[in-house]
Amino acid sequence: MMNVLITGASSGFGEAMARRFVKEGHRVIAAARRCDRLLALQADLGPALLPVVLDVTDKASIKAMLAGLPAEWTPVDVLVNNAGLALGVAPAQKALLSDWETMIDTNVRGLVTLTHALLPGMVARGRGTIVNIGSTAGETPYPGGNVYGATKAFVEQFTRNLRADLVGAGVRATNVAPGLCGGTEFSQVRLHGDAAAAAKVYEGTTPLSADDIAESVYWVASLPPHVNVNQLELMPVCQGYGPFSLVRQ
Ligand code: NDP
Ligand code: 8X3
Repeated sequence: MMNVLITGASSGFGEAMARRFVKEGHRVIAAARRCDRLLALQADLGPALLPVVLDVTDKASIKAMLAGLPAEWTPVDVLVNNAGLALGVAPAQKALLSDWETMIDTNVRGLVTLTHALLPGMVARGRGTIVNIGSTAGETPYPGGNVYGATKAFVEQFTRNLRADLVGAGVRATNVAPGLCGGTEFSQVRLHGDAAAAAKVYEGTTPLSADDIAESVYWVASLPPHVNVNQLELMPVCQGYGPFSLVRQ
């Protein structure tokens, strides 16, 4: 039985992962800002889920949450850094600086702060797993991806550098990088609440689902302890890579 801390567990991938780990007999600390969502999830999943209200951009909130964990929910064996978001699809020259700052604070600062807090304990115990949720956008640029893709490139390289530092420590680190994935609030958040435009993103496609991601993360975390998946990139079959763009005069 593992204690699994999942950030962004109030929706999408995080919620699906919480359901998956609890179903497999593990204890899940479900963290997010929306308390009502977490309480509803707890009502559904029962005492194996501990809801904790957390804003990952708030260092004090992270410290207080970790310090307040009941003894039986520690140590944290698996940290899934999933909380994250994209904001906007405008080209860089038209993007809002506030959107860029929120993405960096959440996808980068929040992820490293939680990792920094939990890593020493994992190393001291000689075991632990950190799964970071990156994106295909971390490797493949696209118009409007500007800072979102850059934050996910950070997640990918930070994960690889964790691997470099953790060799021999018994602690694993994985970057799970999904492509187009529907059924979450991702596009609605990115498009500032425009539900119709968000639905259009997935029109005519069979995207990945949150359950597909939960399955992958569960697999990574439940492999024998000597196996480290460094990087796992997933796409729906209907998605692929495109050519370079070229402007002809
Ligand atoms: P959702 O919007 O459905 O879920 C995002 C989760 O992050 C929510 O639970 C939200 O909870 C939480 N969150 C956001 N900001 C904060 C914060 N400051 N503190 C704590 N929690 C926060 O999106 P997805 O499930 O689709 O996305 C999950 C992750 O997967 C993200 O990192 C995203 O970038 C990545 N991803 C998504 C893809 C997709 O196509 N859907 C593809 C590739 C990667 P709350 O608002 O309650 O705090
Ligand atoms: C989410 C996938 O293609 O919208 O990270 O950037 S994409």
